[in-house]
Amino acid sequence: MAAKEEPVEDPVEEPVEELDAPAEGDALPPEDEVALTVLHTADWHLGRRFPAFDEDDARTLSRARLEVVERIFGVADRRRVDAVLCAGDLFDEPSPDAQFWEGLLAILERAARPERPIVLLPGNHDPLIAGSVWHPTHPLRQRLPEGVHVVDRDDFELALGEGAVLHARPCRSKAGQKDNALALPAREEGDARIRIGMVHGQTFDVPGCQQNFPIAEDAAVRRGFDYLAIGDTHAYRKVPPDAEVPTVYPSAPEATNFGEKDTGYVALVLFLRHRRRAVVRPERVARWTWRREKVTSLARLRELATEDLARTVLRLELSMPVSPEEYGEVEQLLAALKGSEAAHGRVGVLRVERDELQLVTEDIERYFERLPAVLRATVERLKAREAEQPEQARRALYQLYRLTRAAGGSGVGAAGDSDASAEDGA
Ligand SMILES: [Mn+2]
Repeated sequence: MAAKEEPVEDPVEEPVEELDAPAEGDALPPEDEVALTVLHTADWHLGRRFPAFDEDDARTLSRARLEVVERIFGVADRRRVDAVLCAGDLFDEPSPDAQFWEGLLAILERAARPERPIVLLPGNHDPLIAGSVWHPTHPLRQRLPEGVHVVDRDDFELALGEGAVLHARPCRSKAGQKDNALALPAREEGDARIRIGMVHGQTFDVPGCQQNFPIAEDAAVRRGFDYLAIGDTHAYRKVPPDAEVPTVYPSAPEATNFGEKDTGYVALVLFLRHRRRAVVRPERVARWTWRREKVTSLARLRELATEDLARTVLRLELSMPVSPEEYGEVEQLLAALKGSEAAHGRVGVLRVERDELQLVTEDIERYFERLPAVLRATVERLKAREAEQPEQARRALYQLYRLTRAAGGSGVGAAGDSDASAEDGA
């Protein structure tokens, strides 16, 4: 799904429903009851750029996408899964920069085992087209280690041990109207194997979206699958929640934008020996929590500055009127949150929006009473300009206020300014 920046009402992360969770906490069914375990992931969006952020932060967020893939294979090892299914949009575009596919290759070289297949599916962001990273002629393809499979045929089929089979079908363009799930083969009579399907597209319950690569809600049942692994939507969900056969979006393992809910998971899928229906468990892999916070008081900003935000990507919207003194404190708090050349900030990644931070300039003249006439005239001009360019005019007024205070030039409002120079700089 296109990750457009959309306004979001509720920045609070909602807990993911523990689907089919066993009664006892985190415990999974005993290993001897499990016939097959699969790790299902999607929507890595490797190579995604974050131009709305500062350069360093943008780099941190791009790197985070490869780092989480490393952790995903850590889960695969720990849970001793039999296969890793990656359901599309693994790259943000069909022809990413070499550093991104080389980064993935390095991870796959460490993770690949011939006996544990890793299956990579082209999605609508990274379709299987000539020149793309998934095309058989691409250098990534030539260098993939044994055990890593790319779904590069419409009739892709892979046996997962003796008792299970995977059928998958790639996206071959950025947009399409074909239902790739219904295009998968149906269960043949007498075939008692566990059958898993994998496609990338949109189920019909995605609200407000024009269907791109639609997936019929009952496709898994109609084609005789026991599990349908899908990708596209960045939220963890099972569609529909009470489906006879689980059809699951495992979510983007790291969010790609503010406002995406229930991101940061992979799906662990267990097929039990004595139960037809697969058990599906979300497992958290994300490092980052994306959060939007609108601050309307200085007290709230002070509070925020005490929180542990080291793993938060914070979009901080300042929306409040502040006096010149308070404006100074806001600057200090922002510096502590954001960090500097010398020190890390309290927030992992911070984006500040201060359009609605208003310096109250009504009686700002009183701070400049003792200034020479030429500077007082500057103040007047800036105040006059406030109507057209409020943000710039107010910042300039604040800078002037700060300079005169630091220079001890103001007789008013300097109380508590202990570090002000004694020199008469005005
Ligand atoms: Mn997609």
